[in-house]
Amino acid sequence: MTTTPTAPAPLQEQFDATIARDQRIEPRDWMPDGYRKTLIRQIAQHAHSEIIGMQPEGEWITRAPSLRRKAILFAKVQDEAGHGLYLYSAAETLGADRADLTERLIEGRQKYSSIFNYPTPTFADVGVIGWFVDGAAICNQVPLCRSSYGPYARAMVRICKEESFHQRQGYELLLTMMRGTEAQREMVQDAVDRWWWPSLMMFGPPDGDSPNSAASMAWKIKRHSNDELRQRFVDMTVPQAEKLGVTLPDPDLRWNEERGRHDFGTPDWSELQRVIRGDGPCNTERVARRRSAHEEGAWVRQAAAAHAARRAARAEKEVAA
Ligand code: BYC
Repeated sequence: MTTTPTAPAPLQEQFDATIARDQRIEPRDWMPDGYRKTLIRQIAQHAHSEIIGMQPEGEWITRAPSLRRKAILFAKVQDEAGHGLYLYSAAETLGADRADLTERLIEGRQKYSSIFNYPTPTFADVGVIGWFVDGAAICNQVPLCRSSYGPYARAMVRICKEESFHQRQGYELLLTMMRGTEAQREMVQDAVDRWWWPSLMMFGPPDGDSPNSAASMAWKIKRHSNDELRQRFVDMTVPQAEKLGVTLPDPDLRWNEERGRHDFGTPDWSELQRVIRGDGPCNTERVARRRSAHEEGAWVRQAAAAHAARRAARAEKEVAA
């Protein structure tokens, strides 16, 4: 582990030893600036992804085909708001300010996951998001439950339990559609074709082009590389696709006996870069919607702050009396 020239040596040694022992760093502990910055960057991006991620599926709440599907979708989207909340709270333990993070998001100064910049034209998209996107999230996030920063790791435990439930609801929705009409089966296949490659891109650029991985892995924030987790996702998803009766849109996808894993094609990395830069199919509308929700919610935040101040003043008076 590198020691920054300005780091107080005993504190740096203590930090390094805690990481080496696989123990947790807590908010009260000294930590290198780079570690704090990396965590704020990743946790904030993750929180923004949960909140922006409410939009593509949320569009189907009013149009869900039955009351049961509407109730399920409502609950899922609400869970995502909760995930955002845990994650912003974890970022706040590092000294970040939630209002500032939101400003950075709506001004385009902070990123969120590329996957949420794709449209959801049919109800099958809701199922495929649950199956692929929540499935990818599980592959990526289960190892984050062992991340070295305590508040992040603990937030991930609860999030992963919910993601796992979300993935199953998506798969169950698709199983139901596949048992339906020919038109429904076609709708599922079309959604699979559109979401497969963007889902592989969720794991980030290939390891050779991932500038943050080396430090994040040395600090045990990330436990596996982007490519390792992408491979896990492919291996997990192929048998599920077979059971469902859909084809994954990759002519190079095949089992490699020697590696004991699947070989698969190369995603279009220029597309990932474009989407990250803000030039995906829905970037503009996603950020505009987030901005207007933030602006329209100003009075709620003001009212909540005034209420909290009044309660605090009352509690203080009671203590003094
Ligand atoms: N999209 O050096 P790299 C969910 C950026 S929400 C956009 O490999 P790192 C859900 C990356 O930030 C799940 N940007 O970075 C919600 C970096 O840029 P900066 C969201 C991406 O951090 C609702 C640059 O590219 N999950 O599950 O080591 C409904 C170079 O990359 C992307 C998380 O946030 C991308 N796909 O690794 C349903 C998981 N990929 O910051 C479901 C937590 C890369 O240097 N995050 N970039 O300017 C992580 O695990 C890691 O941050 C990543 C990237 C694996 C994503």
